[in-house]
Amino acid sequence: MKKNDDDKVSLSRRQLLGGSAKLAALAGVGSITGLSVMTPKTAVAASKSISEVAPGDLDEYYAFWSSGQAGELRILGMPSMRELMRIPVFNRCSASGWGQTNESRKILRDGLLPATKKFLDSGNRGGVWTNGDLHHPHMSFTDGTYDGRYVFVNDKANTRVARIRCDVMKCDKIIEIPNAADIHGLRPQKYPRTGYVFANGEHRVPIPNDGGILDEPEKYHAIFTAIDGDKMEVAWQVMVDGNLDNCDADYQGLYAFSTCYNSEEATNLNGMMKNERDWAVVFDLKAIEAGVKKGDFKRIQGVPVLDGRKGSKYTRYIPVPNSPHGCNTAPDGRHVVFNGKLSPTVTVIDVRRLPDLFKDKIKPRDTVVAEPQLGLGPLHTAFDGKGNAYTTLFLDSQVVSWNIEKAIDAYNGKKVDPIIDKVDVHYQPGHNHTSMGETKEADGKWLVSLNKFSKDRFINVGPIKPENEQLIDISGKKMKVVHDGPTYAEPHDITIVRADIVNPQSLWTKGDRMWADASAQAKKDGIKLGVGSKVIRDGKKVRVYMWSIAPHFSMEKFTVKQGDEVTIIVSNNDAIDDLAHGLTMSNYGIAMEVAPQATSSVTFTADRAGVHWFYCQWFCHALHMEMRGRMLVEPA
Ligand code: CUK
Ligand code: CUA
Repeated sequence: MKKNDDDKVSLSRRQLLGGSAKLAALAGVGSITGLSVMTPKTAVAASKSISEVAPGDLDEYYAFWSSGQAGELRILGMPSMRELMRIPVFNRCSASGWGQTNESRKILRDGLLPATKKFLDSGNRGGVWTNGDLHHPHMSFTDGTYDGRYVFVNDKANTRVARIRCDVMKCDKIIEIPNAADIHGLRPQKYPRTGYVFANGEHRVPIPNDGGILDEPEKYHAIFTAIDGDKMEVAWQVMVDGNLDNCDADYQGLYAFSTCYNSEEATNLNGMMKNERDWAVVFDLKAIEAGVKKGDFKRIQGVPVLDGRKGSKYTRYIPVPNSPHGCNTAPDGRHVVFNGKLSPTVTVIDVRRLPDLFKDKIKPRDTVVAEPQLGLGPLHTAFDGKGNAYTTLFLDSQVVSWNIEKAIDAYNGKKVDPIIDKVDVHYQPGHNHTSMGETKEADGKWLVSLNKFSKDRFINVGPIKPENEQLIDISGKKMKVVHDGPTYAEPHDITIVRADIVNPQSLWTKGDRMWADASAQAKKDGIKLGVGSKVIRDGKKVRVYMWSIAPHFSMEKFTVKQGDEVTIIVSNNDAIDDLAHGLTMSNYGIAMEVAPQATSSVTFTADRAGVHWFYCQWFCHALHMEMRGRMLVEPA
């Protein structure tokens, strides 16, 4: 059980509904400390299906799921594959009011560049972006493994990077990346900690991209960005040749890697496929930091940009077969896999050869230790922590498992086949991910294949069909598909984290920084949030403070004048697990969530006269329907 800041013991519903309920009731809520609390057993390999998590049982892993063009982050439980939560990030969410509440709009707006703000303020664009393309969710690291602090995500559509706080599972920062175009690959620094969040600008554009240069592609650039994940500010950028697709970081805190599928720097498909080989770029983090210190950069749009094009001391370019895609560092801390896409191979390098590469003692290709041929369309690779790798084959609709050491032996001329097993997946896999697989604690239990097409695997729902994320048991020698999991557009990537690492709060903490602006305004208005219930008129601005306790709002009605700018601030005083309220202002397009102990606010113009009921839209009580009040708008 948890103590909230009123020092009252708050019991979770689960505990109350579970075995200890009667005892808790008998003992009185305040004095149950010392009673054994029912802990539901986690799912273990059971007799029926090893992936089955029985009703009421809890999953062993949190999986953070991207949603591509849907713009949100999703949490699934694994191995059940049950969808547990959706966290709005780049999208507009009708349920939570994300994109409309003052708190979310501040997050969506504050980190934008001045020119973007100006653009969004013009032409009825509403001041914030309401779409995004979220491909890559990755948790923050400490010492090579997940630390449960944050999940970082990219937005390819509007060139942003966002951070989700894992204590409350809400997005708290979004920044637009200057100079770059369309952030795609994203990975956090693994060691010593995050630290940096590395982000690839995929498309080449002029810098600045203000119309001065148009159809002169030779003057376009691609930009690699390191963001300070604590401050959510750009630390530095490196200009590169070619483009940037996916990226990853090493386990030593020395290097980062990106794949490039357009070394031709072309602007159309034929041009981009011309070269037999593209490359992977290696970034020397220590050299770059020294360069920043020495002032070896141009400051463009407020951030230091170093020149990492060919011949630079900050980068090296390793030739790999045409159009590589995924970029994955292995939990052995040594190997990095660049996935071939158009080539049936993956290229494996050994990070221990990189110091010599940067000293020019060896050639770029000398860092390659294996290049196994795996099948058609290798896109991404995951690892089991036991020396084996799992690569998706987009064109073959298969996942192939292979042994890294054997691939190295084969590259050295030994007659061994590194391939262990192939399994059909349905259909056309993109990313795949193993449990804890991108950390030094990779446990080799589960693999999820994120398949782009489901075709005939589910009953037909029309021309748009779900994706199919298949759960694969990799604990044995043979891979076994044990579950089909349909998901909506379009998960690219996931992060699978052991449940004990993630420990969200069940209640918000009063005074959380999420609603710092509302707190500051309340203070000026002489109101204590959650206590005061009052209408403050300030010229044409009206602030309505109220609180809620199931099943009522502290205000039955309030009156404003047509044309007033109204701000409604609601504090949820309930301190019980899962007891959320909301406020919907009917026929005004206003709705927001107010989670337990949280404050939410929304501002709108009351330009529609008449009686408008506001109501709680989060089912909270037997008298939930009665939880409502009136806004009376006097005609001007
Ligand atoms: S990318 Cu989508 S399948 Cu954006 Cu990570 Cu490879
Ligand atoms: Cu409060 Cu429904």
